[in-house]
Amino acid sequence: MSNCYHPDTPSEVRDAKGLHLITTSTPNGKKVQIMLEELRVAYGTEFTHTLISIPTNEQKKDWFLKLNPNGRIPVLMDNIKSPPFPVMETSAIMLYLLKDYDSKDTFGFKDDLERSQCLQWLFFWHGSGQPIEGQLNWFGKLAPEKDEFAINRFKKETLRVFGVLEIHLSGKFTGEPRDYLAGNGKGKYSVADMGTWPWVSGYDFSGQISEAEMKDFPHLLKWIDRIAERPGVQKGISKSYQNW
Ligand SMILES: N[C@@H](CCC(=O)N[C@@H](CS)C(=O)NCC(=O)O)C(=O)O
Repeated sequence: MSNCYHPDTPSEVRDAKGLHLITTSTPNGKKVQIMLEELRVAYGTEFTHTLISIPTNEQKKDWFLKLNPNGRIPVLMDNIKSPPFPVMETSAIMLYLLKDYDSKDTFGFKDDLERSQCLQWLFFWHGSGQPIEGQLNWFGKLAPEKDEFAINRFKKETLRVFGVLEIHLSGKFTGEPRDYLAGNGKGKYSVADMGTWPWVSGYDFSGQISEAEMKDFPHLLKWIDRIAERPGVQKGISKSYQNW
């Protein structure tokens, strides 16, 4: 593969030693920020980061599109590889990090069936959660015009997806409540939780989902609080990743 850097690539990206995250603290940025901070806590993993300005569309410039033609953050650069290796799509980034940087499966699973559970919930959120809640955030908060039909459609579906997580965590059909999305018994904190938490914990961003409505999901609310307490999570959502 030819070198992925463009003449306009910022030097802090091109010259970074080792792992370098190109991000900003949106829900998708937070997923990987949290994972890297968790790896730092668990293994002392070293990495640096560059913040992208979404309002000025830095992520649509050629240097960025050369790393990720999708023009969206985050992107992980692995400058240890020769030539440097870019990774796009949050869940793919997390699985890349899991393979090379989580030798003890602290945030993944050795057992094949537990690993499958982890992938199921990681993919569930990536495919069925974030695109919907992302549309609710757009129509509910960011769009220049109010479109009630779209807001209602995406709000209803976001609440339905939260309900799926509530069924799973509450043990409604298994009789066994869970602490985390994947793993036997009560489960174990894993990339499935890291991938889902930044979105679900930010349910109020759109201004369309109230605290009263969230009371329908008591196990999900406890899961939000349980994960929020982790030092790696607090570091991953800290001001050092914000540029506004
Ligand atoms: N499917 C992508 C989604 C990434 C994404 O939507 N990123 C948003 C921030 S949360 C972004 O870059 N938005 C700016 C834009 O769309 O130009 C992933 O999981 O990595």
